[in-house]
Amino acid sequence: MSGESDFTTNPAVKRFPGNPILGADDVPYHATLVFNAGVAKYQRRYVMVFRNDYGEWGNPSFEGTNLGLAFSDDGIHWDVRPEPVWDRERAAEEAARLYDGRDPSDEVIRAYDPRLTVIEGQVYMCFAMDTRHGLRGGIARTEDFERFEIMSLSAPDNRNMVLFPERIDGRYVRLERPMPVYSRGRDRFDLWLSSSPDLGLWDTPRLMLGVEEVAYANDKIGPGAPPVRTERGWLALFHAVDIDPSRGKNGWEPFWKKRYSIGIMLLDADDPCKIIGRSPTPIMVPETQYEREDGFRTDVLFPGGMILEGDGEVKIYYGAADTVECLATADVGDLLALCGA
Ligand code: BMA
Repeated sequence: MSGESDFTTNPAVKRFPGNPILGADDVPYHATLVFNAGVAKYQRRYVMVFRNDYGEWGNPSFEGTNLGLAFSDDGIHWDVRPEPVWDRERAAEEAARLYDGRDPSDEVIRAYDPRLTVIEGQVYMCFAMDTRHGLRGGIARTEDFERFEIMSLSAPDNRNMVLFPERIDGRYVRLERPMPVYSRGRDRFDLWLSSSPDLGLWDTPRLMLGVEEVAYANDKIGPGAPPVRTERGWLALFHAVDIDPSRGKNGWEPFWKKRYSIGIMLLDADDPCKIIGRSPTPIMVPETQYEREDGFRTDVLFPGGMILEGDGEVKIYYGAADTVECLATADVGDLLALCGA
């Protein structure tokens, strides 16, 4: 894989012309990078929980990370709440119960990359949590978007979790991306699936898709937005990362060379570990100025939300260049066709 034009965004997917739909300027508190949001439809509104890394523009050492909240009537224009809803302190407070008396206030470094799923009318948020003893994937539930009660935290290192919006065979199901750095010598992360009777206890994970199976990834793959049900099965996005040293460095970091594209697959409705179709090429690759040029880690698309509308339109929400939040749309029939269905 080399150069810049090896893959292009599939013509079935249209970027919203007004992208980005949310950036630091839309946020009424200290915000620098506003991206990797979770988005869901809840009580007739769209709700977004977004990641905000705040600091000084152009400086890759940030002051902190918090999560912000926004609502929308159309999924495009957002009303951002006046204060962040979660930060390191609140995440540590909520995590205390899961640390057996150990004080987690020093343990939790940051919580980020929220993913929202509504299951049986209840909102859940998966998130990543950096701790002094590894990266953990968490699941929290919220009634009001003010308090997020943590129900489980994975063993390190595992993150990028997303929940399916329904129980399958009575069990909650999630996609996840463990990070086996020692056994594989370098980043070679894959996509796994596990299930739970109660969102607290998780069973033996099943390997779903290996990075070597994805033609446009040579570094890692992992979950994207929570999957959506279609009449053919679960439609699921994933992120796919390739490193091509010939592209050179990008972004503000001295060594950043990764490119994040978006893949799509169709999963069996009853056994979602079974991939019944997958597009051989990515559906989106970084192409526009706000994806390739402007920002912290350029050449990054990270899908965090997917909504299937009643008329068949699919809204795909993605973080671009780890700097802004964007929207793309497609017809569900076209996406299924890309998966061979
Ligand atoms: C990952 C996470 C994501 C981010 C991606 C690209 O390790 O930090 O939140 O979008 O890197 O920088």
